[in-house]
Amino acid sequence: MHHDQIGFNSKAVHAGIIDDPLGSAVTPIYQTSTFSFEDADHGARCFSGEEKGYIYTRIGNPTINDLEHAVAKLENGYGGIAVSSGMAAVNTVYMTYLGQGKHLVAHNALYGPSRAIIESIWVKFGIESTFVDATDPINVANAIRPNTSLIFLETPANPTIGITDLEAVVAIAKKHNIPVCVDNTFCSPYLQQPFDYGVSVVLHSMTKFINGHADIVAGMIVAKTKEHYDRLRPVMVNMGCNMDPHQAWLTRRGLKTLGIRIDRAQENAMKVAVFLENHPKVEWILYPGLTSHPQYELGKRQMKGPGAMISFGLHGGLEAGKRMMNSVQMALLAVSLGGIETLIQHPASMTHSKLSSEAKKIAGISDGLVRLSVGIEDIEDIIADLSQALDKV
Ligand code: LCS
Repeated sequence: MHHDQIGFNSKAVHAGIIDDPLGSAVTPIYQTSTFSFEDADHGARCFSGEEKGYIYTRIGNPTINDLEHAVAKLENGYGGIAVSSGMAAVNTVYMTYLGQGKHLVAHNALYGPSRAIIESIWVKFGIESTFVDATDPINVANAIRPNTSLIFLETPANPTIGITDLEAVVAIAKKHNIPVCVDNTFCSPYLQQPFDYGVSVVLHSMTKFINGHADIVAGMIVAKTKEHYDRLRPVMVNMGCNMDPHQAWLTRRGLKTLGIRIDRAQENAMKVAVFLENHPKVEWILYPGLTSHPQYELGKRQMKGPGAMISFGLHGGLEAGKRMMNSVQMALLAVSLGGIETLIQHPASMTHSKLSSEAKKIAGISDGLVRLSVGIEDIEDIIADLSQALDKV
């Protein structure tokens, strides 16, 4: 059976490039920095590209290439570029498509550092930016300038869970010939395939759902076409933000169970969302699986499922949030998301505590906002834990 014709879970288990001569069921870890050549001519052929041989792990490594191939297959893209972290993926994309005098249009509620690095570091290199509420595509259209060279989106966004209409934004971008990049971390390719909507580049923090076991930090960029791949790959290679073979091996192992982990986490998340929506201490909740989500219909159309990320607001703001954080017993009070364990965090008292109210408002963070990454534990235990913590609020 050809790997292009098998289903998502079958690809997640089997897609790869290694045909191990010893028959290893699992891709071996090529924990090496360099590869020896048979002779000088062989070396010359590998360097010139006449022959596909491994040279040096920053440029390419079988264990890493295996993971790149598997994720690219799951996203239906041309090729994957594995990197050391999600932020390495974000910055490789910025470095590829932006430059002196170029302009970025991006969603206003991105993962904090994806926005902060533009406004604090890339600005030093003459890059202009406009952050808009991309959940209304008109705002994207209005922000485009003659020098706009990248549109960067996160959907659903972290932590506002706002959903952007990819088809509508791509239609606007195409009129101006601007590539669109989507950070697909919250969905993973199991729930959303941005290439179906004409997006050019997809990226992931694989630290989250793709690896799913909270034991590595990793990133991936997937290009839809050879043209985009050939622009992105040398930037990663020469920047040196490559992945390590052991990191690739762990990520490939996590990827095998992506579908079943998300099925279970999502089933749990739906039940948690209904519990929270009906709880008197909860002021509001945003979850794409609830009809109360402002883009419920769009989410249903664009995503194969609502996912496992929930944001909700507590009556009582900052103090209520802190009390809940100090009362959970099973859920881990931790940043990150997308793992098998339920994680809870309260940005106003934790990650964003030093930000001005203006900066928090820009990031979409109110004092009572709690973010929950629902895991695969027994649902009765997750709800019992949240219930007893809410009783103490
Ligand atoms: N993109 C999104 C949507 C993210 O949520 C994160 C990390 C990144 C990119 C960066 O990936 P990393 O370099 O950490 O692999 N999000 C985090 C969060 O919400 N809490 O801690 C990290």
